[in-house]
Amino acid sequence: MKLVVCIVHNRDRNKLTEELVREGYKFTVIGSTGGFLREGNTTLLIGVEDEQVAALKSIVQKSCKAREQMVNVMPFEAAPPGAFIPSPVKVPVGGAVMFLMNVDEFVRY
Ligand code: 2BA
Ligand code: 2BA
Repeated sequence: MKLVVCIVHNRDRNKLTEELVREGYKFTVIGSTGGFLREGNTTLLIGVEDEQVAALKSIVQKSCKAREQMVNVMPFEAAPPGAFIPSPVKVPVGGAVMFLMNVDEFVRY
């Protein structure tokens, strides 16, 4: 069994969770915040059997589209007076980030 930690853009959350429900996956949804952009994103915990992993990856890939976003690397209010304010940079965001871990034990009480 694998525990998949999947971080997705909030805009892709509904599409992905609806598809997972339709396909019969069990999962937990956690509201989270990206450390870099400091915007809300969504973390899904999905416990799956090993043979379901490939199908799960393809659902996530289809549901989550990468996009580009302009960001100010240094928050304006954090810059000291007179400091050089860098112009916004484009970063790729979205798609999905997945961590797959082996599960030693799954227990239900
Ligand atoms: P349980 O299986 O006892 O799950 C309780 C909660 O534990 C779930 O809430 C979910 O947040 C988490 N959970 C369970 N299995 C998980 C897994 N493999 N990976 C990650 N998180 C997991 P809900 O999703 O709201 O589900 C509430 C109850 O509805 C479930 O109780 C189960 O009896 C039923 N259920 C959930 N998904 C189902 C599905 N795809 N098909 C049939 N019944 C489902
Ligand atoms: P954020 O931390 O808000 O990052 C959003 C996007 O900004 C990232 O997209 C990446 O393109 C860029 N980025 C992040 N940190 C950067 C840095 N130190 N320097 C330059 N660019 C940076 P993704 O890589 O697709 O990540 C989307 C979200 O997934 C992240 O949101 C974070 O919440 C999570 N994530 C990504 N990698 C992670 C990791 N290794 N561990 C834990 N969470 C991760």
